[in-house]
Amino acid sequence: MRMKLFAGILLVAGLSAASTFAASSKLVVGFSQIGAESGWRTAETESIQSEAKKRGIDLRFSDAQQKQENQIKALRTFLAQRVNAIILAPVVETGWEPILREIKRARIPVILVDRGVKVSDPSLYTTLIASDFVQEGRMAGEWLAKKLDGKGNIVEIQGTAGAAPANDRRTGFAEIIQKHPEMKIIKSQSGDFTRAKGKEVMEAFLKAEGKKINAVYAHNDDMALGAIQAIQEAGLKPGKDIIVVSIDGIKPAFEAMVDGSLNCTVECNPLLGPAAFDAVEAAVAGKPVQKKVIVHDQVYDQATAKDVIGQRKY
Ligand code: GYE
Repeated sequence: MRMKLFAGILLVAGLSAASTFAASSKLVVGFSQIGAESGWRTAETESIQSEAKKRGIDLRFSDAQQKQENQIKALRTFLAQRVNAIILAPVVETGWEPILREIKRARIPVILVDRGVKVSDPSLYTTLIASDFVQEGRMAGEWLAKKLDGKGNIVEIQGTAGAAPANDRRTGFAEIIQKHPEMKIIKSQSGDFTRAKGKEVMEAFLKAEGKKINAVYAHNDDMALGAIQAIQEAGLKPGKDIIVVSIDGIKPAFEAMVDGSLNCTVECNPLLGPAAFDAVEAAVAGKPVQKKVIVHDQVYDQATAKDVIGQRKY
């Protein structure tokens, strides 16, 4: 009886040692994603998941439904699981210091993708791989100033309150508009980066300002597409009666430019998987990693949309 029990314990111990070995021979990476609020976000998720598969990485994926508290919970789980590295797309810029400090104490590298954080100690993360959102806002502003000849009333549909791309895209755009005394941002409100809220916000703007509105600046394509629907339902022509400019460059935005309802989009590349795992692998191997990797963007409008739509990857 005793012998049998002993053998059983040995067997269980042997099995768990084997499974631990199998698990540790693969790199384990936790990915805390914001949610699935936009076409851009879905493309980013796919890029990271498919790159993990390609490299034989065990990816633990967590969708936070746009809530920071859910992201912090996911990070705690990754910490408890002793993952080899963490990829974090932080929904907002502030509030990360305590959890990042815990992760640093456990010596787990953190790769930030697409959005940045505000922390007093930059060693709390390994690297940030993202676009320059201030520059994107400037590019949208410059395109619009040219289109409107430096005159007109603009309404702005902002991204998620407190998110890096919302803060920075507002700043960059405002910087350009301020240079044109006859251009004004008459309304500004958050549409949380979603199509449904973008539509709602535009409906409210149209109710309040009606025909005074010459242009819409949306912080992403999804909100612009929602706004386009609201403009159509109000009996106006988006792209003509009201100029629409946004950011991201997702396929549906190119389709809208081809059909004339969207005027311009500033590309923001979501295909961050390869760069993210290059950073993960370097950090885990103890190799130096660049603190910031800037993804380069460009402007597309109706003049170029038709020629490039076939080559769009997201
Ligand atoms: O522009 C928007 C998404 O963080 C850069 O988040 C990203 C932004 C992107 O929801 O569509």
